[in-house]
Amino acid sequence: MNQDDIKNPDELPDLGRRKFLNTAALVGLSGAGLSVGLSACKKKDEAGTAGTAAAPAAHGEVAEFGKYEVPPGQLDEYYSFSSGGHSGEVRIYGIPSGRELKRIPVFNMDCLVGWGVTNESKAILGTKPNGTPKYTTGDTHHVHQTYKDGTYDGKYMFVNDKIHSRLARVRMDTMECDKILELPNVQGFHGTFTDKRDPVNPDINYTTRVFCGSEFSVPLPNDGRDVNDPSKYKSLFTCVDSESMEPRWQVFIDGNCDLVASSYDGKLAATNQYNTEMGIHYEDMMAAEMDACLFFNVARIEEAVKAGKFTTIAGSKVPVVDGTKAANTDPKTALTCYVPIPKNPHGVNISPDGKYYACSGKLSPTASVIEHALVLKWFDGELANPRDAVVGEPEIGLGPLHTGFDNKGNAYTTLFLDSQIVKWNVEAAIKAFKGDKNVKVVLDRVDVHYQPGHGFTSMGETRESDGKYFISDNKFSKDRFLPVGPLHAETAQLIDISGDKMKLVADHSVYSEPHDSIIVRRDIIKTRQIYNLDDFPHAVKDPKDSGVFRNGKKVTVKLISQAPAFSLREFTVKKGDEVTVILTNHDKVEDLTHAFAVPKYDINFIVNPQETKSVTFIADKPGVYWCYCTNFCHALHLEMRSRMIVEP
Ligand code: RUQ
Ligand code: CUA
Ligand code: CA
Repeated sequence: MNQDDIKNPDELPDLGRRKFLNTAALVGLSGAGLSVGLSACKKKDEAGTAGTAAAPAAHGEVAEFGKYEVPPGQLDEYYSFSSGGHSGEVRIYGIPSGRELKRIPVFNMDCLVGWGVTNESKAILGTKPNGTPKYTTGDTHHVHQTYKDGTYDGKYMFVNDKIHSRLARVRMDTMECDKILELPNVQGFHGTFTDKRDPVNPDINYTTRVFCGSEFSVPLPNDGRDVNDPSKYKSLFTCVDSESMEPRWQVFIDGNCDLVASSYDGKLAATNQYNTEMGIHYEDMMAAEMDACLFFNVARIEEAVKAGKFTTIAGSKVPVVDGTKAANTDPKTALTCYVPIPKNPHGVNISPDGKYYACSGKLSPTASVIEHALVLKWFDGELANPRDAVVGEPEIGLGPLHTGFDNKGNAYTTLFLDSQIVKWNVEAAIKAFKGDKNVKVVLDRVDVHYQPGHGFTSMGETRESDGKYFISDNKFSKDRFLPVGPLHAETAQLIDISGDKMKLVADHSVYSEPHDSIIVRRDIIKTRQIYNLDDFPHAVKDPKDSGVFRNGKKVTVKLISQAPAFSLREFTVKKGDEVTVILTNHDKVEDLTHAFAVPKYDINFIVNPQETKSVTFIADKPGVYWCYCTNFCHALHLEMRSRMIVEP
């Protein structure tokens, strides 16, 4: 494509902004001592476009915009489940409309739902001795769902918290978090992926494990000793049981994990790593030309654990095996395989046919294609050098990060520094690597706005990848939306990938940060609209069971909500009582949610149809407190109150 192909003149002023961001990003990096890595990056444009580092052209077709609209009253084709970065939550969008459908509180406090307020949510979050949640901050990075037969089964979704190294599980039927595990012995839990089947038992063709890579190495034990001794710093990779949410095993490794991937045959888990140097100072982390994509032989690790060949770390019972490079030089017994990849690589994604992993170079302008079968061959002792598992390494652009795949053998990689998505063909990359000079590897480029992190295709992380849409979750959006102050709306840009050329279809604004998402066909997701009273052991099943029940200083207030009233018009407790309010919503009508707020006591939570929730607080302020319904439910919503009297 050349300049004449740019049909929309509004795109032209864009060039200056792209250039600015590029230059600024490059200056920032080279200022950090990275010029060595980047000067090796020649920008080559195999697609034959005019783009050069000095004067980048705007790339991309102009779409017929009406085609992607979802008219009022109609439903989207896909869900997109998205981690919300350091908001600590998960979001759900409709695709292609980009409508935000729901926010699921996970690691954050949520005022609307009462997450972090109710006893039930606190039990999931974990509490301090004083009853408040143990942590109130979170940093969600990656979302993945459970699989059956290589595609989503609609059962669970998992999301990580990098700050406190927690893994959360969300039930897909209610779209609520039901379990959280804090991983032992690690910091900076970054990449996560569900497994797709068992490596040994053919009957287990569904998810039973969640793999978790940690990014930061810390001295173990981490109690203030050895802070200046790099040899005492350890990194660990963790496997969690997806049903019990207990850790199964951990592996000592070299390097800092970024993303995690799992193979379709269940045999391997993978993580791309930077800082295989194991530096604890910034400059040391970029010293080596090669880092690695690290593969775990799941069956061998589990055999070793079974055979008792493991250690434990003080304060944790989780079996730990040794996956460091030095301990795994004999392929026949190795638990891990380090495939060398340039340089501080970022992202690892498996192709839907299960054959290849794409691992991007980040500080190298390349994506490395690693063949799954060849990694297995290395473990069988039939491949001399792990690097020989790399079968392609095309130069695709500056700052390559994450890759999505379509159903036609093409890969779509985000280029952080170039602010582009590049479409390249995997088989062509393999041919070019073998020396074929005539093959066209890079097929297309499209500008995104700006600095994309994750990019992903519709159903692209399953066997059912359908090649319809790609979303670019961008880190910067300057100039794309109405200004809203220093914190900008971010962009998740929708790209139609069904044709030869990519078409930018929509800028969806996203509340910071659109980190990573998956696009799931809507027929896979089956939700419940109404709870069952029996789901809650402490439900107030009969309105007649309402009342105030005293046991010394502990008082239980049981009530129900049924539009437009609470079963107790008032209730009385005494100053100093520990009050537990149990509220069951008896409404059975879909969408008829009530809520319960207590002024000055900092309480507010919702109850969905047929749901029960509870809160506990000390009645330390005498007086009258109008407890009221905060969720607009009825013409008499304002009248829906109960008077709490706290006697002095
Ligand atoms: S992986 S933005 Cu660290 Cu989410 Cu790349
Ligand atoms: Cu019930 Cu408002
Ligand atoms: Ca490095």
